Amino acid sequence: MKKYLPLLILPLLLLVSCKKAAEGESSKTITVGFSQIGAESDWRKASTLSIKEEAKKRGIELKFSDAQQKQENQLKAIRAFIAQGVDVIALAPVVTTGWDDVLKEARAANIPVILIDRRVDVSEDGLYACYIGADCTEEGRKAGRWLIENVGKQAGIAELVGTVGSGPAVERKKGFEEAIKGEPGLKIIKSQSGDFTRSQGKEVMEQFLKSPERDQINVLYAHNDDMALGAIQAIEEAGKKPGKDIVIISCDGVKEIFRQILAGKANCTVECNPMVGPYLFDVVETYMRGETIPPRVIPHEDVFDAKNITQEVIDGRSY
Ligand code: GYE
Repeated sequence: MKKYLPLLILPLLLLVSCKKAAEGESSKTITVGFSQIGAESDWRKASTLSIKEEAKKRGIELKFSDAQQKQENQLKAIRAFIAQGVDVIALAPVVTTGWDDVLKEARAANIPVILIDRRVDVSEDGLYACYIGADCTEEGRKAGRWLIENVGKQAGIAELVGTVGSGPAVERKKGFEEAIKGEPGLKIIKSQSGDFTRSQGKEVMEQFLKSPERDQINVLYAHNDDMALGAIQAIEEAGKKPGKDIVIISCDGVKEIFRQILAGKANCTVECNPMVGPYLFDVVETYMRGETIPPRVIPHEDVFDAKNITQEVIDGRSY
């Protein structure tokens, strides 16, 4: 029995560390420090807005910091939040590694960290309290399955990868490769990062279309809609028809890609839900009430293509 004791105690410690003694603090304004990645995509802007609006609605004080896609800025922001003694820290981590030290500092200060939208790789359990975000590997699989079902078993694929070292870039690649691995006729012939931005998506697609393999490319898989939108421009400028000569599959589900799908210039988007404000502050308020918070929250997501996109659907979406 003795050798199992540490295994039994560890989960208990984790649960205890994620709970707060709420007595006597119910009337105090809750303060949350939020380190956001940047404003690199329409998805990101929607996520920022969702969090700001929800904090306002609930009367929660939000200290917002934009890291401009740089981890060093996020580390500084988290340390500042710790120094200010916020109740909770929310972090959308730009990359997966390099967080151990700062998360240990937050834990030593008894401030729980809630991860939003991207995961981290850490050396021990209990360094963050909860992770709210999509299953990006499954998003990659959905994109791969859509390709097989709608395009077939023969294609030359160009891949626009997200930010190097970020969770969604690694996972969307992995899931997609997993889904197509049984189909030897589906080949990824080009793969490069466009850093999740429209401008770099365009630039990298231009290079793909000048490469010796250019005539073999008939599918583009972009890890986000913004890079796909940049690529659409590059494809048109190269004299080809996006959505027809090159089938376009991406992830996120922002309004602009919906419009392009409706216009026949893009083909499929795998939704990734950026409206995380309500999920985040539900968890924050649960913690502040002294209740146990869930370790993982996965928002609901769909797949969209010409079969289910209408102008009404576009008008009904908030991002
Ligand atoms: O797909 C992309 C953004 O982390 C899931 O980051 C998020 C990704 C999203 O910039 O557009």
